[in-house]
Amino acid sequence: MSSKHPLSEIGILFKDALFKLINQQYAHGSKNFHFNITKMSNPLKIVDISQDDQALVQKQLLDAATTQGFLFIEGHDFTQQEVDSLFELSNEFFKLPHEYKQKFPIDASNHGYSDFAGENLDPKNQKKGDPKEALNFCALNFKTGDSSKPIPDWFTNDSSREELLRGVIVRLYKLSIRILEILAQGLEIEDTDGLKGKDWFSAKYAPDKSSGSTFRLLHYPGQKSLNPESVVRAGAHTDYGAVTLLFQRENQAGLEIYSPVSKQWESVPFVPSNDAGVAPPIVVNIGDLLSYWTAGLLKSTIHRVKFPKEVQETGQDRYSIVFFSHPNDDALLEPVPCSVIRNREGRGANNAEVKITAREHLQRRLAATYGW
Ligand SMILES: O=C(O)CCC(=O)C(=O)O
Repeated sequence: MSSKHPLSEIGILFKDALFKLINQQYAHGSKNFHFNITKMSNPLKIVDISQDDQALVQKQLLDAATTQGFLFIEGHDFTQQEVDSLFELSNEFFKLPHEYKQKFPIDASNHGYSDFAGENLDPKNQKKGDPKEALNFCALNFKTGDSSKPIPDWFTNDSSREELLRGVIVRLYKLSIRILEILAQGLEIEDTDGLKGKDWFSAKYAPDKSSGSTFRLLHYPGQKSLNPESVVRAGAHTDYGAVTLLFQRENQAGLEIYSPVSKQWESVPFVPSNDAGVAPPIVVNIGDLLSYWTAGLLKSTIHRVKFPKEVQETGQDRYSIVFFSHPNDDALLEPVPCSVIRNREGRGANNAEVKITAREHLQRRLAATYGW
């Protein structure tokens, strides 16, 4: 029996509700809350990409991309129900027998099931692979949302599962292109060879040409079911593509960035939606390709997943759903034509003697991660 006075329970409930409210207001940038809340503070900007003032959206997105390299976006068109269904799908898949999942092992193109300890995102600092499992969908056609490689028949045997996946994959691709167009406008990319500056990135994103884009379901078991001394769920790394979009769940914290601003590790909290029917703001981060292309102006920020204290206590699993958006394999990583990047001498694509393609870049990164 609890020794707590019933009123203290109410006090805790009230405090939690207050924290939640404050966090919502604070996270959504309300000017009414000036006090510093360490427990729930959000170091990242939240940008509503559906605002009427698109010049402001371009400025806000570019500011976030050139400082933290991470932000939240709202004004996307994902519903709460869709995201709930996706997480349910992921949850059910990872519950399937291990032997079944192992029938679809990850291959050299990064497609398939990555088993526990199969991926080491920080090979310099971690001897063992990450205590997580993942399912990657690669070789994607964004006209249909299909992969040209075999995917577990558990998805294809049920048309509702398959439809959900395909629809989400196509829309995440489109959302990543929208973000790239906003960034292109913010950077004021010049028109070249009949190509509008706004389309400079998206022209390298033909939906039915091969690319390294990957849709990924991730499952990190709670620490209580693992070696209790393991502290890192996904080693520190940067992402290999252009932009990454990520869904996470409430009470499954752990994502952290090494902030280029504060030069310390900071948590990326779950930010609730302002509207019950709409999915929460999506985490967006800049990847290596976009940083390289922009001569380091846009930040590809180091991040990792840890076991925060509250999650150690509850033993809570973490599920996340990620879309790594890459340009077509043959896209040349040449400097972006705009004055702000032209002036950044000796960095990234401005410094390269030999231009490499997006595919060559990805192969180098994957070889280091998986030890191929
Ligand atoms: O699960 C997460 O929150 C992070 C995933 C991630 O960083 C990755 O898979 O590269």
